[in-house]
Amino acid sequence: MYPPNRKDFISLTLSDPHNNTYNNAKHRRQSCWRKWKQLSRLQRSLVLFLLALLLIFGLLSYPSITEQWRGASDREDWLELNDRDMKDLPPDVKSILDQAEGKALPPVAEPHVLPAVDPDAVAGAVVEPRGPIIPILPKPPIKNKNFPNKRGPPSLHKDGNISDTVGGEKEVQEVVREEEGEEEDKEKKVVSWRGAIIEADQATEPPPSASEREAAAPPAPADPADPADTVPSEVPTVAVDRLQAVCDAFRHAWKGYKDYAWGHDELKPISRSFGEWFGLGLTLIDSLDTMWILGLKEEFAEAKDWVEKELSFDKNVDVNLFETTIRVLGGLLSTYHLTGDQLFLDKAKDLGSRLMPAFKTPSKIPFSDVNIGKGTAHPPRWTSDSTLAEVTSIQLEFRELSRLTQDPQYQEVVNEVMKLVHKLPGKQDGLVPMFINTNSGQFTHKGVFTLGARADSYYEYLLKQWIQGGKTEEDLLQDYLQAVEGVKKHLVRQSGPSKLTFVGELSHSRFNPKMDHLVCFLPGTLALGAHNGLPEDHMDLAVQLMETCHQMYRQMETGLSPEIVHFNMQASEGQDVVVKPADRHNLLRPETVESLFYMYRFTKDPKYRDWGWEILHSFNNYTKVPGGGYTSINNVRDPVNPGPRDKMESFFLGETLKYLYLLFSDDAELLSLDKYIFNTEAHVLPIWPSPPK
Ligand code: DMJ
Repeated sequence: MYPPNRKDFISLTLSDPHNNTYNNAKHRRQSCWRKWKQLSRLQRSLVLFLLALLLIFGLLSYPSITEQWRGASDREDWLELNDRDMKDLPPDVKSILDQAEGKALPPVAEPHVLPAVDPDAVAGAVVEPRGPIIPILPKPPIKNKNFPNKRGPPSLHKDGNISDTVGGEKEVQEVVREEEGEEEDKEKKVVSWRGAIIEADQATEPPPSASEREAAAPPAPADPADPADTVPSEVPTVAVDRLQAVCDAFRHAWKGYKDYAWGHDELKPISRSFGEWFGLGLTLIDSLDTMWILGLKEEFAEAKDWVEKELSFDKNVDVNLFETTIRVLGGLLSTYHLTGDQLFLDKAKDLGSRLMPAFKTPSKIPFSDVNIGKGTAHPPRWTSDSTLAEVTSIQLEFRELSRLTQDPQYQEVVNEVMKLVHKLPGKQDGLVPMFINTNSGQFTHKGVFTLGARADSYYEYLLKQWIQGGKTEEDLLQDYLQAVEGVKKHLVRQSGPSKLTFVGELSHSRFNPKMDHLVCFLPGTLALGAHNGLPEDHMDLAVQLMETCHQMYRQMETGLSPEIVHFNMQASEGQDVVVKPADRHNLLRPETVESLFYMYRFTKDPKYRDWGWEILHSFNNYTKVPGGGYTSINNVRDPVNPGPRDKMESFFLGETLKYLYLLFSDDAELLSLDKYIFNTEAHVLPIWPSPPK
């Protein structure tokens, strides 16, 4: 036998004779070749045949291997693009890329995964960290006659959302198959969000019978205004389902609060616990008048009992003046008006007097925080500024407290704030900056104007104080009218593709097409002004803005609006509404349904009710927590994984559900807008009777 004439073989023989290192690989190759040569012809043929078979098998499986490869490398390209080029892309495109990839979720604690079958086990569930994001295409939406443009409810799996089930393709396919098999079942089930499927008959408490409803109707209030106005009159059949749906939603929310957060500020419905802000039972007090209006007699009685026996303001706690005024003082005054029960006025008086130290500042512009036990007040730690909306949106409540107690001190301090702001330089055509200094009494951070956070309710309270006081305070009216002109001139624009009218922001003469969901209070306020004799074009603007707020819900995959949107002003086609990754959350806010309520009351156009009905439906689909409560969510663009935040804000019960109920009620005399004004937390205060002439 001769060694084959191959270079490597030759090189072996020519290797450095002084190098004694043993070359194992080469030696093995050499001995293999020798062994091959020693085989018989038959043996060689057999080996070659087996090799050929292996080759054919390998070639047959080639497409699926390359497919997997291609998938992986596509994903790598995608990730590389994000990492490498994101900084060079226009912000809106970045946002779209982020959404497609689903990577830039807001940095919040991850929710618990709820097994639907054993709710008790949930209480002990632990927080599960999010796994790597695996792109999974959701199934085509289930067609829904009522909501043709919406996608279906979240793709659900009993053990949690599939995008969190990072178990490889096989596992995902199994989940999808299981879901397909369950398609029919879904019809019979009420779907909440990820990991949660509730049997329809468990989803809501059974509707009360007619006699139960009658029994639940609250007794006629001994009201200083007109008692008849506060008692829901008979509900026509056509509206019954929607009103009942609101009552069901309220009961579900209340059940969570009662079971896991009773007497505390806020329910954390996922962890079945509570959060404390001021330790004043915020949700309970915010809900009192809603329960009264909805006719939930038993729930109201239990809550009243807590107010009577447990609620004490004699505690060493710092509270925010604005939040405590609109939610607690407003809630107590409103409940007093509806029920005529002295308990609520006594509590309101006690709280009002404890809030007064906030006004002891050099400028008479109140501090943001008060210790209601110690009687001390201070600004936030980092500044001596107060937020403009906060110091100018406590007036309705303090003024009413003075009227009821015949003690002028409350009215005097808040009127003083309005007088100061009225004559302050630094406004731009009636638009006000967002901060005011408690020492100097001057605006700070001038040149930035918004109708959103930190300024919103200033405009709302200009109009509402004017109405509350019987339309006699001319400065308030002038400030309001001037501000609306300022809004039209500087902040109202239209989007490129669909010409949606929106309210943006101004920062040192630079327009920013950003609109907070908070701004959606504006259509309602403009409509209320027009109803009270202000220019008709206010109503035209209200109609246009209402459409835009509706689109902020409708264009989202969950049917729920994000916290902030940006409008596309350049392109003539494409999306009108752009949502940045950090702005995709929804906190169960009320502003849009609030405005829908006003718009329906003044126009009777049924589309406003339908829009509100869609919103309630979306809240039920994506924010309802099995076992009780509703939660804020992280991502309104992801119906598969909306990302519960584990918090039910008190205003969901105080405002959102109340406005939905009033929107669906056919009884226009139920809290007539000619007799009542709603504070910025939806608490009801009477319009003052005109003084005798
Ligand atoms: C409420 O507390 C009030 O409506 C306030 O004026 C704005 N923020 C919340 C609701 O979004």
